[in-house]
Amino acid sequence: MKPIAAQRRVHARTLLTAGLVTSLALVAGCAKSEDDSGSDKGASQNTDSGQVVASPSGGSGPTCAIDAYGGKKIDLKSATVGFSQSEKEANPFRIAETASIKAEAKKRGVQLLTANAQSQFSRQISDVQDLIAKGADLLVVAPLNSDGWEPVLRAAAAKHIPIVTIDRKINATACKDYVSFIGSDFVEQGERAADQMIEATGGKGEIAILLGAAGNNVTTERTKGFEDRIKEKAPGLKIVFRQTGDFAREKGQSVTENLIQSKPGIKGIYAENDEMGLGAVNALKGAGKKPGEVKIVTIDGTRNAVQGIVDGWIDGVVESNPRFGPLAFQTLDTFTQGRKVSQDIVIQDSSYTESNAKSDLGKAY
Ligand code: GZL
Repeated sequence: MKPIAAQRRVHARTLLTAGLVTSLALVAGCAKSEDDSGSDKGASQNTDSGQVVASPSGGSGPTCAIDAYGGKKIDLKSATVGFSQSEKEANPFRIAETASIKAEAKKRGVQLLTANAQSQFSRQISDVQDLIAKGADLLVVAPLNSDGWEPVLRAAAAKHIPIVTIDRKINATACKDYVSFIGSDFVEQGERAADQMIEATGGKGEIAILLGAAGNNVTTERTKGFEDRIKEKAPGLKIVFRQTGDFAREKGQSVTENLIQSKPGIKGIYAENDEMGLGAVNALKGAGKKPGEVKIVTIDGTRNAVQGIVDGWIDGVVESNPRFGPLAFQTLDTFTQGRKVSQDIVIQDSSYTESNAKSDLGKAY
């Protein structure tokens, strides 16, 4: 494989386990800050360009290699990669995620087959089966749900097709049903959103949660991280309302319209993604509220949400970086050349508040 010219040294977040695995640091820009916390999570640091920079084999967690997973070495350049996207591309998170995968495949000259399940899980299962039938040698999957993957994983395993899951986790066995998971620490995202909510509300009052869609680890973990943090750091904040907005703007708006009818004194809203948060803003505008009357904290880091901070409607956005393309292909490349990769590659996300929303708006997606 062509050595990756190191454009700029990147301070990985994690301690590279020297000698255990060969680490291929993907350099896409200078990291914002060096964090030598020695976390055993995967290495990553968002760069000023917004690209996730990471080492597919950073971290001291469990690894996976071809001899354990099964299959043969593959030259990625002559392979066909199948990409299964989960949700329809109305959400900027999905648009940016798919664009990142397509851009990296093009950059590497890799044949890419794509499918979009339009937010229907049964369709995603058949999409992946179709990609295998069409000859995908490797798969990148952005799962809609965390459960129910056994049938298609069994088919892939029988053909020793390496699978990297990005974004959401599937409840299956790493280095057996799939090679690696690449994604964020969603519990940490919830904790950071709680910190922003505490800051915005002064730690007192009634708040609501617009839950993400059911059936995936992202919703579960963002909720757990947030609720545990609030309990620990701000007992004066009472969570009096929880309802799913299915990660969708329209539903976020309609749920918020009901919320402000039933809880007119609500002080804060934690939306588990930007689309629902923007729906909440629309509902507040429709009810004649002023910016800042109800404190809103969301997760993703889309341009419209960060602009919402600039406009005073949103108080904080925790990033969930969807630009997995370079890292996903780097991981596949490292693995198919016979090197070990981490089973869990956890990326680090940045965040936005009033202090950096205007200056960092360009990094939003
Ligand atoms: C998070 C991803 C979530 C986004 C939402 O990694 O799974 O799904 O936060 C999207 O915007 O619907």
